[in-house]
Amino acid sequence: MAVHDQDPYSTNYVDADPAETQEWSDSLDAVIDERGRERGREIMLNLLKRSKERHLGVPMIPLTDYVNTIAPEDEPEFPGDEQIERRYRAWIRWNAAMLVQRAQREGVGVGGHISSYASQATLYEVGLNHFFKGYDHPEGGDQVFFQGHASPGNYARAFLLGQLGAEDLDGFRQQQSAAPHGLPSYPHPRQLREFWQFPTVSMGLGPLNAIWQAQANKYLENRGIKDTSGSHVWAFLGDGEMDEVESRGQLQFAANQNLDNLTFVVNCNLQRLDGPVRGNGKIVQELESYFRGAGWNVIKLVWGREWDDLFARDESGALLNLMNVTPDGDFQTYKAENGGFVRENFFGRDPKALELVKDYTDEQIWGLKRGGHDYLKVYAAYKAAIEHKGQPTVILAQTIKGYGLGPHFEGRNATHQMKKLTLEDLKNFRDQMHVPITDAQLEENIYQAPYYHPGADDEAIQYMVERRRALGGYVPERRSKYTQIALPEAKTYDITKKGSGTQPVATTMAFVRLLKDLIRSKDFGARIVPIIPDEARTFGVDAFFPTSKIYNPNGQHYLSVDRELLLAYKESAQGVINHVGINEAGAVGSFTALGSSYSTHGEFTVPIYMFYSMFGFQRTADSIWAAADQLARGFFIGATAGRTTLAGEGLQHMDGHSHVIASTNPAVVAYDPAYGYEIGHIVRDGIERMYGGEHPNPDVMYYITMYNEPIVQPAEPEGLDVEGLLKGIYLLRGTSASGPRVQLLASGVAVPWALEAQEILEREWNVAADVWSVTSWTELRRDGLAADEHNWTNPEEEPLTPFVTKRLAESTGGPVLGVSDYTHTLPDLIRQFVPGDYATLGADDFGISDTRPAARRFYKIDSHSIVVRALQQLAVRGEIDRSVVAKAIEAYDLHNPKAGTSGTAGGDA
Ligand SMILES: Cc1ncc(C[n+]2csc(CCOP(=O)(O)OP(=O)(O)O)c2C)c(N)n1
Ligand SMILES: [Mg+2]
Repeated sequence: MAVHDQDPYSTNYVDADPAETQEWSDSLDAVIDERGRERGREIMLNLLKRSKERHLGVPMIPLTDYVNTIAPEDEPEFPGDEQIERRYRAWIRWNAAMLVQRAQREGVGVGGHISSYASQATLYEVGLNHFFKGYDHPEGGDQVFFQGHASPGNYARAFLLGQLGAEDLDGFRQQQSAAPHGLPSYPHPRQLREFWQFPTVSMGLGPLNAIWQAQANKYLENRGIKDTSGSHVWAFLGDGEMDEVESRGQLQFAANQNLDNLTFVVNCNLQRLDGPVRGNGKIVQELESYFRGAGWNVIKLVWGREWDDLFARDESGALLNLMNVTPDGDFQTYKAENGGFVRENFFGRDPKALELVKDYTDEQIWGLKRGGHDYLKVYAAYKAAIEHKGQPTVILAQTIKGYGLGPHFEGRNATHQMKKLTLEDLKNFRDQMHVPITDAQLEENIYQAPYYHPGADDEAIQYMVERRRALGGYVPERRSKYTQIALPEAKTYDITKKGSGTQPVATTMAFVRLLKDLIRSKDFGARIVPIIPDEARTFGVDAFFPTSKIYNPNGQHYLSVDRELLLAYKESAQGVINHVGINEAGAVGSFTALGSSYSTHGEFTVPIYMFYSMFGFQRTADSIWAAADQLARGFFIGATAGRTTLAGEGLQHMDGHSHVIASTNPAVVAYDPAYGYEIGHIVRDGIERMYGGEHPNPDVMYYITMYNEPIVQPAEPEGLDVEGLLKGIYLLRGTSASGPRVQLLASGVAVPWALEAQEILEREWNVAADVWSVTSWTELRRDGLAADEHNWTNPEEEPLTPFVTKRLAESTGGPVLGVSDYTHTLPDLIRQFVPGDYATLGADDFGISDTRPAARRFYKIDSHSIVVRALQQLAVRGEIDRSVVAKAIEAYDLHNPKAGTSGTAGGDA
């Protein structure tokens, strides 16, 4: 690919009248010279507007030359002491590399990354010395998303500041074995709770979550929950990382929301893990056009100050042209060679360019730096970014991967994964970093090369500490104190206790009614934020549109088509509902930012993210994992749940396994309730646990599945076993019948079929069945595993009994049968804790499009399948004759989906 193909102004460009063109060009120059750049820009914008009105088809400018956006003459004065700042930057860089080096010592060998931080150091340092605000800043703290695998740099800085000690650095990647000094590999707030704020190392989630963090900041402000106007969100990203769809997918959204409180800094070191990001092209140019097209303010930071003079003398444009046409692969190679090579292979390609450096030594040519390593240029870019209004800003900073680590590392394709410095590398690096460590110290054992700290009284350390003090404290730092608000009163949940009389109501609707009352509750209600990816009508949440309104920072500037209707679509800057569009990834981003506002801003919100259950855990489990790492709290509502309940939708929609995926996330507490009153207790328990201030582990996210099948909601039974309901199982309807006995365990929408099976068993086969509502298979499993571990590790203590074992021991006995609208895996999760014979039914395989009764019969999970399976269990035990089972199969025409009767028609999808 010819690099310039990206520029529509330069391809096949033929000028019909060069002299006239020159006159226009001269006029523009004159305006700029006399009236300034601003005026020049105004005229150009006006001309572009006019050209559009006259339909000239002039494309938007997607691309500028391969030079810095900010001209040297427009650079602000650098307010710091560059010499001092560079001095301790070198120490941080040394310690960061030694932390990884020492982690390779014998018997440890746990890995780590050296080269990424080496390329990032200046980008971080300028921010940490002059921009990033800590929690105690009078304007409030910033939120900084650090690049995950550059974490050794953050740890090394914390060491100089006294936040961490040398034992901590030596505990890198040995969280348990070096406890209490172990440090996690990457930014994990859950595992280093007072340090990291944002988990970023799953590439693509950092940029996405940073956008939603900025959105959440504006939301909190618009809603009057917290003044966040002084908080800025910074995200440090790799150029390779920008290939992730999650990195790019929300860019336009950020621009549409005018997120000028957000700055992306893309570290364009031109390399990713395996090799060049765009060997044949130019990643900075590509990202420039992409971001600009999405509506961002773009600042390119390509060259260091050493180039300024060359560009100033480049009257012919020869150097500029070389910059524009040289592909990244060559720029990478230059930095793996030497000054002479650059002279010959870069400047040498054009005699006029070569002429520019004729008086330069090879060393001087080698010393021509890249923008991302230059304090003055970085400072200018950051300042311009935070002062820019109305748009988010991206800074595209060109750097070198492995910068300063010597010829074995700099620009090498393998540099990303190189974790060890040789003795020679160490000596070179020590010299470059001016660290007072002797050859002998290095020679003793290269894996014990010492850290360097000059002592807290050192002038540079004092400067460094003072900079952080002036900016409001450490970054990163995480706090978790927040303003307490009284929880909703008990009566708020009353609506769920009454049942629905004779009216059939789906559990989704029962929940939405509860949500309405929760939002109305005093003080607390204002903290509840429904998040919806374009399914409000499906779930009945459109009922909230006129009162709660949809959040849009720009308000509503059009006449709504349904303004006369009761449920009119209302957008407002003070809107409560976070309607994210068809955008599950964004919805989790919003959930994460809002669910952790208790920590980032000291003010909690309660995100309630309602999604089409198939598109929740299946689609965005990695993001939900990151939300857990970030200790987000809130509710996931998997609506339209079940493999057979969402009538007719078929394969992509029918969720038969979200609970199984949810069970893999340790921070997710999942429930599959059958009735509204169960939901009432679960939601109340969740709110108390997360925001009540008393639970030892409040950092959880509740996942509750809801169905769209209308059923009569029973009133809450007298003497309900609330403890059992919350722990995962309670006896819903026992039996007083005589005859052989079975225990039916059912969850969610399967509970009504299990009750039907109970009746059939008694009426047609004289079998007595107890029916249990299993509200959470996954919590029962966790409880069982905990008891198990306690028992085998404490052999001499009284053994604990798992909750489900205990409850079932209170039953009338007989074989146990588990069923749900999910795969066998779900009821199988408790197998080892169920006393006696246990069989399960499940909707395995892909979802199909059909009616509910037919689908349930097809998977053999319906009431008649339960009956037959229970009879068969009794037959195996010799309690009834096997011929009875065969008779039942025939009587129910078991293999015929058309013979199914479990389930009603109706319900939205
Ligand atoms: C989703 C995901 N895929 C893969 C990785 C593994 N990985 C870690 S760093 C890296 C390369 C990063 O390159 P770049 O984004 O350019 O960052 P640099 O180190 O060059 O600054 C990869 C592939 C990951 N962390 N996350
Ligand atoms: Mg890179």
